[in-house]
Amino acid sequence: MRVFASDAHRAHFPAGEIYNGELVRPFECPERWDHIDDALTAAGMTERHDAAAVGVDRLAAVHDPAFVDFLTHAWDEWTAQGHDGDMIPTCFPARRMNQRIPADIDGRLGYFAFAAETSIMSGTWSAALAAASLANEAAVRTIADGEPSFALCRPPGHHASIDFFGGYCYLNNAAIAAETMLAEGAERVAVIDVDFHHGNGTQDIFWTRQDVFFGSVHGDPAHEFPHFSGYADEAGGGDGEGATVNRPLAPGTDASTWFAALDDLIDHAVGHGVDALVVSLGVDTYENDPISSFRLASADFAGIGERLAGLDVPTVYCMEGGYAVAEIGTNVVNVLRGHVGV
Ligand code: OKP
Ligand code: ZN
Repeated sequence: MRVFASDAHRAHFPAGEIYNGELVRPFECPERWDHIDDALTAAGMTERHDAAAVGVDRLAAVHDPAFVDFLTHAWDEWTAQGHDGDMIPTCFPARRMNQRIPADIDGRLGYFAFAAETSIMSGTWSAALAAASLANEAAVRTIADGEPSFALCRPPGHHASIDFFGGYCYLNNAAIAAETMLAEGAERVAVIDVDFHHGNGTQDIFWTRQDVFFGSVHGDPAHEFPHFSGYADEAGGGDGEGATVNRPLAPGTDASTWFAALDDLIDHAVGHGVDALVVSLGVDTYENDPISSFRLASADFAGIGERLAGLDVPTVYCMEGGYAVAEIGTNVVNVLRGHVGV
């Protein structure tokens, strides 16, 4: 397993997250990365590959240029207004409101966001761009030589869509990896999302496409974030009909039920004839995760890698969620070890 990682993530550490009516220290924090880095090293995965900045053409394959432009300049516009706290979106274009992009930075912040727990600070853009760059580079290398890669992306990406951020995500790293695999010669890519939360951004980006299969197993949106995406009847639209498969599961779901759903997603991906795989790897399905409710034990995580390796196609893992910080490294390494069979 080849590991792509960069210290650039450290520039992103918003002061607070709105959670249950309070401003708390964000669950998505830099120590998550450190614990994964340490566990990889302890497991003998000591090499780290960095990445050149991903080109705007690669970003444009996934994101609206106006959204990328907003993220690039948001902090400078904010500070130019004399604000010095982090940017927290608080006003959104709801049903039947005017969808025109406002001139005001506070208005544009809400326009390009779908949730309020996700702040933008001085280093957010550089960290998000670095994470996307790791995913892109991992995709290039894995298509070139077939060796599986792990991109230690932080911030994560699967909630970010064509033109909105939220759920701790700004750029959709996994979607960028999938597009790069196609650009480098893959013909049909599967994105399998095992994070506890539905990958609404990835689903949205590939909704009308047959060349990218999207399968996700996650907490039922009737009960869990992102609340408005991830029901079982969401199966793709237009030319993409049937190439999206959702398996929402009840809060409290145990490992055997969860793995049956994963096996089902893998069967669909095989049936779709995919020749490359991107995994949105969240380990917030862990039994002691502070914001999630599934019940996988640390040892269970190896079974994720074992099963996904069974697809037997070039594979890129992109880091998504996982908030039990002390155990996140063990859980991630167990997945990766399961994949390579050690
Ligand atoms: C990002 B990733 C639960 C609040 C949820 C946002 C969670 C974002 C998860 N009551 N807050 O998919 O791990
Ligand atoms: Zn998650």
